[in-house]
Amino acid sequence: MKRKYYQREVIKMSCVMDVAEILDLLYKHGWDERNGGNLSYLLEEEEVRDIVKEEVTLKTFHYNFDLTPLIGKYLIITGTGKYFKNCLKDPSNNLGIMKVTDAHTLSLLWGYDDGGRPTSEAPTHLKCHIERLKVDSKHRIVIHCHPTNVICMTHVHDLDSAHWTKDLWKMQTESIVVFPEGIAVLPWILCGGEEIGEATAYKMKEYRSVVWAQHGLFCTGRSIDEAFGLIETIEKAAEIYIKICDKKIYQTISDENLQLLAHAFNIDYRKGIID
Ligand code: 2HA
Ligand code: ZN
Repeated sequence: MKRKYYQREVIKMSCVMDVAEILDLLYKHGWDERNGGNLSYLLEEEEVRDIVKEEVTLKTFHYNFDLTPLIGKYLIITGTGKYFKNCLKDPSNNLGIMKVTDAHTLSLLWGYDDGGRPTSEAPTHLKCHIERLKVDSKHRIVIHCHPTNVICMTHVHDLDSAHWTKDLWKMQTESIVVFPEGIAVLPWILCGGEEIGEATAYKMKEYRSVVWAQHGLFCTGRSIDEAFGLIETIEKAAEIYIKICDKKIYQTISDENLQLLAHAFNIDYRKGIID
C-alpha cells in the first residue's frame, strides 16, 4: 500500500512530468516513430528528495566502462524498446529513475514497472554526459531522436561537419545564434554499440549536437528547453535545405552577413567556417 502511494507520488514529480511531456512533443513532431529515440536527464538532488528518502534499489544494471565521474548522480532514462508516444500516459512502465552507485553500476530506484531496462543507447548517453560535464558543469540532458529532414540531408549532402555547419547556418538567421559551435556529423556506424558511443562522446567535447548519418540526431543541453530548442532549430534548417537544395538560388545569407549577425549579438561562433 505504502509502495503504491509512493509510485503515484513519483509520477507527479515535476521532473518526471517534464520528461514525459517533452517525449510526447517529440513524438507529435514525428521525430520518434515506434520505439525510435531515447532520453536521459540528470536530476538535481532536490528534485529526487522523496525518492532518496526511500532509496529502495529495485534492480541494478552494469556497464563495462568507467562511470566514476557520474557516481552519486541521479538520472531519468527512457526504457529500451519503449515508445515515446506512451510515456505521458504511462511514465512508470516507460521511464526509470536511476542512481549511479559505483563506477560500473546504475541502481534502479523507480520505474521500468514491467521489467524493463535502460535504452540500448544508455552507454552512449552516459559517455556524452561525462564529456559534456567536463566542458559545462551545468549540462543536464541528452536527447536522441530521428528528425526527418536531418536524416534526408545525410542522404544528399556530404558528411563533413564544417560543410553541414556552414550550410545550416545559411538556411536561416537563427541557426548561428542557436548553435554557434556548429554541428558534428558522423558517418553510418552500427547503433547501440561501443564504436558509435565513443565517436559521439568524442564529438561532444566540442559540440552539443551530433548527427548520425541515415539515423538521427543527438542533442544535449543545460535544460530540456535548450536541447529541444537545438533539435527544433537544426531540423528546421535541414527542412529548409531539403526544400531548396534542388532549386535555383537567387540570394542567400552571405559569410559577411553571418559575421555581422555574430558581431551584433556577441556570438562566439566556431572559427574557420565562414572566415
Ligand atoms: O531506441 O533510436 O538508436 C531506439 C533508437 C536506437
Ligand atoms: Zn535512434
